[in-house]
Amino acid sequence: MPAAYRRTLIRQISQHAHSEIVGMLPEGNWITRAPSLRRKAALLAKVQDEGGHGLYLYAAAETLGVTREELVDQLLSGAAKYSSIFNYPTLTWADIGAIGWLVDGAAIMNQIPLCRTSYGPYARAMIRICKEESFHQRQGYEIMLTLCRGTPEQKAMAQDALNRWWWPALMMFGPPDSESQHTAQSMRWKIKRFTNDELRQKFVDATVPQGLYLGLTFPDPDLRFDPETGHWRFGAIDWEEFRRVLAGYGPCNRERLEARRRAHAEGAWVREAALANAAKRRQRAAYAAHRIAAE
Ligand code: FAQ
Repeated sequence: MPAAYRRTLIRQISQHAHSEIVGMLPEGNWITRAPSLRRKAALLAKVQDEGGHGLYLYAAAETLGVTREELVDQLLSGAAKYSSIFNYPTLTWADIGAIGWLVDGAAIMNQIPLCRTSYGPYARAMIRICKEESFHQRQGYEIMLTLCRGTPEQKAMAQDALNRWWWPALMMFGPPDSESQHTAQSMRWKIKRFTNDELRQKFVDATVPQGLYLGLTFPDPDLRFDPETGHWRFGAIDWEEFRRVLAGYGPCNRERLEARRRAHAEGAWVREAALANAAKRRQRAAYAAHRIAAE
């Protein structure tokens, strides 16, 4: 395997894994405050799914010769990137609907093509992940639908969440093609099968009709349907904001890393106990094998 292909995969898969793990934090913030038992159970299951996705992806990255410890260190030291979207706060319950609808919706748009990416272990992990993400997207949209059919206050909450999450969701697809360092090479290697701008446009085309069905307004005065091309045209994205978030100055960057560092430190005893248990099992198995051989 060419060294640069391996490096690119480790970079992309590990950033993807970190995104899933850090992505548990904004929604985890609402588990204790979900408005009903049904909503709480669904949210708990969703956040747990995201943790599982992180683990499949770390395992896929490990097949390329990097260790889990190295990857976790890169995240905790702040050296590794994770998706910009998870540096925004979840202020109201409607944000949980907006994350499912928009963030999982954007994630699926980006990840469906990855089910056929050129590196098998990554592609196979993506198949299961996409099935779960599509369920997440529906639970988010259903929260939005319930709020939009509720009281005027609930509908206003849904509108406010759309206003805050729309532009950051468009930034999830990465810089415009003209500024994307890696797209051309990753397309040649068939790691990426569509460019950042192509996927962003597909997402806008799929999502705008869903928002209009909810009776919501997109926070973009330039958004209009172009009948000639069949696409929804959208206004300029604030790439300065994107660069600020990537540089560590988003609304929650510091809080997210602190939460991950704290969780890692507080989980040390779990890792120690798991290792001790594995050692005990190995010892017992060796003893049993020895006894059978002696009989
Ligand atoms: N945030 O040259 P490109 C999810 C970086 S999973 C932060 O275009 P590339 C599930 C990029 O890494 C969401 N950094 O790069 C969920 C590169 O930096 P580097 C994550 C970004 O790789 C839902 C530099 O900018 N999904 O949401 C971002 O060809 C709900 C130049 O960019 C994936 O990771 C960004 N938005 O294309 C979980 C999918 N965009 O490494 C919980 C897999 C770009 O040179 C709750 N990844 N950068 O230092 C990909 O498809 C690609 O890596 C892209 C970027 C499209 C993200």
